[in-house]
Amino acid sequence: MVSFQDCVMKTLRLLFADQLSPSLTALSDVDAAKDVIMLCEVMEEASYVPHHPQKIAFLFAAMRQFAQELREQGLTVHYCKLDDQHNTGHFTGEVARAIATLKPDRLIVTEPSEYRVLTLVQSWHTSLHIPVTIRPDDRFLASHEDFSQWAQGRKQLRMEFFYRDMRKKYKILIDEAGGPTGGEWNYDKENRKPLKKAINFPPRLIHTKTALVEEVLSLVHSRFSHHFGRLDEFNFAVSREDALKELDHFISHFLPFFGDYQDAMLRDEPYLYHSRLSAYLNCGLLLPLETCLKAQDAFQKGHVPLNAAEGFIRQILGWREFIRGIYWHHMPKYGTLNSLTATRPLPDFFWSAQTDMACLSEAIRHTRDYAYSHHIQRLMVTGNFALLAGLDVKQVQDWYLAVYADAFEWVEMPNTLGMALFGDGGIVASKPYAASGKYIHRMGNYCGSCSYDPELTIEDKACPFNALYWDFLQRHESRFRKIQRLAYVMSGWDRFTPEKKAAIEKKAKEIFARLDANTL
Ligand code: FAD
Ligand code: DLZ
Ligand code: SF4
Repeated sequence: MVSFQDCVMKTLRLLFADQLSPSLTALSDVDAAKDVIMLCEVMEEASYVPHHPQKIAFLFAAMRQFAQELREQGLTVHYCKLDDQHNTGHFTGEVARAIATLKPDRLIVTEPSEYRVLTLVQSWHTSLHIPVTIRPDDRFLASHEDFSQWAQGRKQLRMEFFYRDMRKKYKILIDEAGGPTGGEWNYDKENRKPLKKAINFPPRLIHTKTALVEEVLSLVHSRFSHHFGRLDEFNFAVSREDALKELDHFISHFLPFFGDYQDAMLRDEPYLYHSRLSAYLNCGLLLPLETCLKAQDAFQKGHVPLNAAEGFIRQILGWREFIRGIYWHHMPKYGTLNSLTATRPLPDFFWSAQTDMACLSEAIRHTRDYAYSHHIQRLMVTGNFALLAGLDVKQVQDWYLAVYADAFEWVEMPNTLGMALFGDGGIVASKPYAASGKYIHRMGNYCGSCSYDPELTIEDKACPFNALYWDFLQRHESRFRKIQRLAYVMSGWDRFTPEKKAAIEKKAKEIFARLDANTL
């Protein structure tokens, strides 16, 4: 109910770069006659980690585009550009400036997606002397309360059980008897086909650069060229209309094969059958529910097989929501965890792609060129290497947060620290996603062009992943022996002779020395 007070109050409504949704709670009762909507580009957010230039350009362009669309609807928007003469460079300074100029009675925000920014917003009531209302972010499909209730009393939080409840709650791929469509909840086993040879993928959409986009690209070029990443490959949708075109294009041309090849890797192919929708979902141009419903619809109309629709929906309704739930359930302590005491400095090649390891070089080059790499590259190539080599968890997280257009702490941190690095000690994953070079060899064709051999472990040309893999298991032996799901791989280590074990340890030492000298 709207109170008398609401009717006379002038409200400032602050939107963050990842809140570009017309349905945002902070906008639900906007009064065009009195209220002002505010967005700000600030240096602190663009540089507290060296974000990829394409990520900065994408967010700034999408923010400007969204502001323009709000104005076209007759709303008043206070937009602070990065190069405005009086831009203070940080959120608090920009909100203080807006309060001084616009003299609002109160500030309304939708809950920021990151803990760090929420803490900041919570301080404004006192530091900026203004009443601040923080509304829930109902674009996510599980609220904090939903997740806490689900988590309550469970010894372990596992995505699979959370996902089943979400399917039931939203009645997605549920049959008339209330069970999963097709009889199984999860077709993961049908998501593991490798790709070995180049194939003709359908073309991706090309987004014509508007004057607005060109202006942002020029700004980013002049201010952020020193950050890792190419800007000239920029091809992001920056409006909801174009993001919806990306969604429809994916559903028509790529989703049919998404299920089969979800775990595959192929040289010179950054996207394969992946949707590349994460950046749009995370900044609000697309909504998770509409995305899942479109995939379900495509299945129901017979356009895509069940393993594809289910596999895709699982990523969004399952993994994405689960990951967010874990973040808020465990923050702020989550960010301090480092269960495997991983402290080795991040090697230079993460910023240059200059390494003889073809798989890493390829994944890092895609990252540099597109501010994107697909899940298996993130998890089983760069992430797996960081895990096996014991790279510093904070440095690795900062890298992932900086280099991907879809990276915001709420989703990056549990994926990196939890899923890839096992740094949360098993909160996200029941066992480390550790794999030798043989896995990378099996799932794609990177090894064919590598100077190393995935079949060798201790020889000169041996794939570094192999000795690192065994050395990793041995380094953490006492912990891993307690994990039932690792019993099989630990028995592999047990079968080696003492001589072989010593040779692997020696080889791993040699690899670490080369890593530290940046010659790997
Ligand atoms: P698709 O493969 O097409 O998947 C469809 C959608 O499902 C994605 O767009 C995404 O919204 C969602 N999704 C899939 N997997 C996950 C997951 N594990 N967690 C959350 N959502 C998921 N995703 C991010 O959005 N931001 C990140 O910063 C991020 N960092 C990651 C770091 C590491 C180490 C790892 C292993 C994964 C990370 N992911 C992150 C998850 C996943 O890799 C990306 O969502 C995916 O690669 C994005 O590409 P896509 O849109 O083509 O995804
Ligand atoms: C990542 C980012 C960047 C690069 N720039 C801005 C910005 O200028 N303005 C803004 O509102 N948000 C930006 N963001 C996103 C924030 O760092 C942060 O992730 C969100 O505010 C969510 O908490
Ligand atoms: Fe990567 Fe090893 Fe294969 Fe080379 S041989 S591409 S390092 S897995």
